[in-house]
Amino acid sequence: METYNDLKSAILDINQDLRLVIRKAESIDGVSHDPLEAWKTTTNTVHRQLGEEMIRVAVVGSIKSGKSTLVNALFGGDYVKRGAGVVTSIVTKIRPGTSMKAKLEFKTWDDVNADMSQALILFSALPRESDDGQFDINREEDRVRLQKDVSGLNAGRLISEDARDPNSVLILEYLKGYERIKDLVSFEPKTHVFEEGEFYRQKEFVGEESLSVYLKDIVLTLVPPEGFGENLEIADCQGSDSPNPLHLTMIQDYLLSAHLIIYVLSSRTGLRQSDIKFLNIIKKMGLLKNIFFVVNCDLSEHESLTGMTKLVERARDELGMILPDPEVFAFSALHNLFNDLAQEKDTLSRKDLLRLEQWQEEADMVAFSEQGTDRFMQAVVRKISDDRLRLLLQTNLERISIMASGMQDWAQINHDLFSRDAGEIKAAFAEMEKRRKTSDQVTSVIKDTLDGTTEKLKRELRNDVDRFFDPQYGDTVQGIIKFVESYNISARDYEKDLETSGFLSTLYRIFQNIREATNRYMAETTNPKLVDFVRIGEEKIKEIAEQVSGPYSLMIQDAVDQHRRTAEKLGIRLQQRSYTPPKSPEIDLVKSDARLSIPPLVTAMRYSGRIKTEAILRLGIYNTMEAVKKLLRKRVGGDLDSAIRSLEDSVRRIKEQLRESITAHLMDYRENLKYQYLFKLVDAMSSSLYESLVDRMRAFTGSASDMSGLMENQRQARDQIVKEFVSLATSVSAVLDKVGEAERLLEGQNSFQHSG
Ligand SMILES: Nc1nc2c(ncn2[C@@H]2O[C@H](COP(=O)(O)OP(=O)(O)O)[C@@H](O)[C@H]2O)c(=O)[nH]1
Ligand SMILES: [Mg+2]
Repeated sequence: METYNDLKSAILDINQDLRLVIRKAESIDGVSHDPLEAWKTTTNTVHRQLGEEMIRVAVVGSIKSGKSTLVNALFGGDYVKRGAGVVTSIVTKIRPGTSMKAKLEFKTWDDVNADMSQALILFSALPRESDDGQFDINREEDRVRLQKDVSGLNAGRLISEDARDPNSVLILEYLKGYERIKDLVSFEPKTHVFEEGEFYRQKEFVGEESLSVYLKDIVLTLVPPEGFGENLEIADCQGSDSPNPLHLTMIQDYLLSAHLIIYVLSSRTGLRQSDIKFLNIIKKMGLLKNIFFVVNCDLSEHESLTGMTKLVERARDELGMILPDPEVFAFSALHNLFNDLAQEKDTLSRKDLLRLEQWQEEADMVAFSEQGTDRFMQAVVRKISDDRLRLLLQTNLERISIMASGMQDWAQINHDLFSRDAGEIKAAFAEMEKRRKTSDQVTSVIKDTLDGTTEKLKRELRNDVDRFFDPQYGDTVQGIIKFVESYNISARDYEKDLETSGFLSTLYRIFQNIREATNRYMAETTNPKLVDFVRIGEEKIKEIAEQVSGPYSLMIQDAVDQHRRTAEKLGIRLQQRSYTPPKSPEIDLVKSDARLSIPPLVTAMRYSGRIKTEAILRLGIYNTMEAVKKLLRKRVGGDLDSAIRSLEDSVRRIKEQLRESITAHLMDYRENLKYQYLFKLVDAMSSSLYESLVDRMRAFTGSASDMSGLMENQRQARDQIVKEFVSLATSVSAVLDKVGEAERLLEGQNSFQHSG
């Protein structure tokens, strides 16, 4: 059932035909080209949307729940690295294509240095000999010194606690990978493509933390299973329970643009605390509408089918407490994958083959899993096809249809006018020009009131945003600040650290702890609220567009009717057609046409770049230098007390700094949200609505200004023009036939989707 691709290419063909017709029309000399530019723009938009616009599916869940296994099983091969690590946050995107390809985008040196500097705040303040303040990974001495410093820091650390500090892990991985990666990274964004035989080399990059830290983005192109079609992106996300809160935020950022979420649970563990937490975050973000759950069944884990189904039912019940009627599917992703791999010789290891054979013996479990798989595949294909038909095919075919009809009318008007005597033409033009002036008034009234509406809407949104981010009275900013302030750190707990690794290292560690906790708070509490807030703003924009489009549409319909009556009176034989009122613009398409997206949530968490290390240290270090020296020499209680007091002062300073930088940073985010997103979205929606209204009259709105010369044209020249319009009309009519055919196919596809 590759009908999506077929229909899409049919529509693209029609669009291409229209482009040729427009070019032909442009070559007709001495005729106003007014509507042609607008039509050309429309064909470009249609072309871009059908080419680039994606339905996005996010595969999420806890670490090791089987997300990558599921994605591999979908595409029938071991393409995505399974069991990948947790240091990096990379989201692997997969798009259907005709051959295998892996596109890796690397961070730039600036990205890397910025990343490391974030991890090095306070740490980099450790006293140094030659120092220009900035860490640069390309300087050998910087790398050597950092390696030494981090190792030293950890050596002290390992004695007291065995947890690895995520920031020093990140730094160490960067340092470790440097030599191998340095030729692939540059100051400009760089990509590397692995194709055909080299395809699997991408796994080296993903599988090894020291290389994957350098990656910014991975897109795999794979041959899809039947029914998947093009314009689809499936994202294998990192575990939502990653210890790094930034990873959670990156998943949130992806979810913002996703049309479907596939949530993977492992049957080994069922629904865990971390799942419930993450699902509640998704719920708060308002994204539970389009979610499928997969219980990834481990066929080795369960004694019998009954045991397994019991677990599935339990998961269903538990999910039911978070959302009503969850769509739950249960099957073994690994079994499906092994099955696929076993088809191809030698791709499955002996051990895995044995496992597969063992599973095959459990006939009832396998049958259960296969049924679950079928049900899942059908549901996924239906969901993405539905979305794609509605969003991409329907919308664009409608646009094309309006455009082609407009062209037909336009060709007819010109044809019929130029067929007359010069005197008659003049009179007809005058008559039409009068009508045009009246309808120009209508459109300018629409424009003005629409502008008024958008201004009012922007004011409202501005108030909403300002209130949401109010630093004193709003609970968004205050919530974070209160969290920071009440975050309890007792300097006493760090006594041991003070002794083993000294004052600065201890301070660094405390800072890292506060920052991680704050980031986590923001990811879990602030971001979902923010997303929900933005969503409400978008709803408002959509609603207003819907409200006004009705009355405006009536005004346009009236104007079109009058144009048609005028034409009729002048003896122009226009096709009868019913007026199709424009729908309110699809907000998703408007966003992508205008290249708008919510400012990434991760940017809201880069506040620590603003932290002034000296401000924190001024209080602590210089006062304590003496005390620490003594402490290191003597380790007497009195000195320890004074070091702890300094530490406490510094923690106070850290919190102050955090408060300042978070507030300043969120104020930036607030402005970005208004000016770079919401206001632009209002404008884009409004102009999209306006365009689709005016589209209905395009054929009648060409200016008559360059017609005046034509009236004096020789009979001969006019005959030529008439001939050209006859041929143009024939081409348009052929296009319109194709449009009708595509419309019928689409209609059929729609009813197939809903009966199937
Ligand atoms: N025993 C067993 N292992 C599985 C199953 N599904 C996946 N795995 C393995 O568990 C590990 C983690 O799976 P992966 O798909 O990478 O999890 P992710 O972290 O959610 O992407 C991999 O080594 C998989 O091969 C299963 O049903 N049973
Ligand atoms: Mg994975």
